[in-house]
Amino acid sequence: MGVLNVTPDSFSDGGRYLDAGAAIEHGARMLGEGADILDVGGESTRPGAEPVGAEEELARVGPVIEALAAEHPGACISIDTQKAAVAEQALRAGARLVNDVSAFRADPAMAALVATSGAECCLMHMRGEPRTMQRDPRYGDVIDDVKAFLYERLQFAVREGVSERVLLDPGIGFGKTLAHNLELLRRLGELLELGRPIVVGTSRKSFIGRLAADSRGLEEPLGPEARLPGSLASAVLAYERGASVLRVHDVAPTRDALTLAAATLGAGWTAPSTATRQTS
Ligand code: HH2
Repeated sequence: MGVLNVTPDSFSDGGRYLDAGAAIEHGARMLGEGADILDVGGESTRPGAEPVGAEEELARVGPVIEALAAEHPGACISIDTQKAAVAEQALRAGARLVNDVSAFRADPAMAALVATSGAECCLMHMRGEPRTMQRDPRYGDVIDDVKAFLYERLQFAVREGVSERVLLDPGIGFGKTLAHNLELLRRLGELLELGRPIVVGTSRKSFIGRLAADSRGLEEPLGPEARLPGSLASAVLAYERGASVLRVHDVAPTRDALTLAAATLGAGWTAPSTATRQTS
């Protein structure tokens, strides 16, 4: 899943794809690099982010989704929003998946919209809301708490008529400390017991920059662009523990990392019949 932030203030690429033309081009590039899903968002959820109105959010993502869906009919376009009004227009414009980081809690109309539209959805765990979520988050056992939350949200979605089309996400970085994020990754396999595909979004997140800085004895966390090696390591670890979808900013390097992981673990790699070169 390639991340396409049509925002001025996203934590790692804010402003780069706010122009619709630049966003459409970047989306096409990520599809060319091997993304199966494009997750288009018009509102940042970084810690401390201010909410955006539905009209503004729609003005950002609508034209981008419409163009990408028309030009790449085989691609799955996802709308990253907590608002039913935005999701509804995005689905009309060609999106097929609703990625709701509030897991149907922010907008009472969202579950019914997803149920009636036939769209897929991704429900994510978040402690609190983006403005305040990183203020001293605490859990009993982080995996048990996240799992119980996702189970409850899945039951709710099923009751609302969404049934089989639900992906679940532990919400790395959403109301979690560095230790919580690492524990979630380490024990990700326990979430498979929920019986739904698991989505993981570690890409460029601040815990990766913090960990790398600590290991180098640096005061400041590494910036988002320098977090690629850690992002790739976390993608491989999540894949190895059973994640089905990896939400990433750097599609081509992630694809290469996962190709190696899949070939090593024996899933999904066969030698191309035309390969003649020796490898070492
Ligand atoms: N992370 C972000 C946004 N949406 N959705 C899911 N399902 N899982 C995630 O981990 C996730 C998400 C935050 O990353 P990004 O979109 O790059 O930043 P911002 O929210 O600042 O736009």
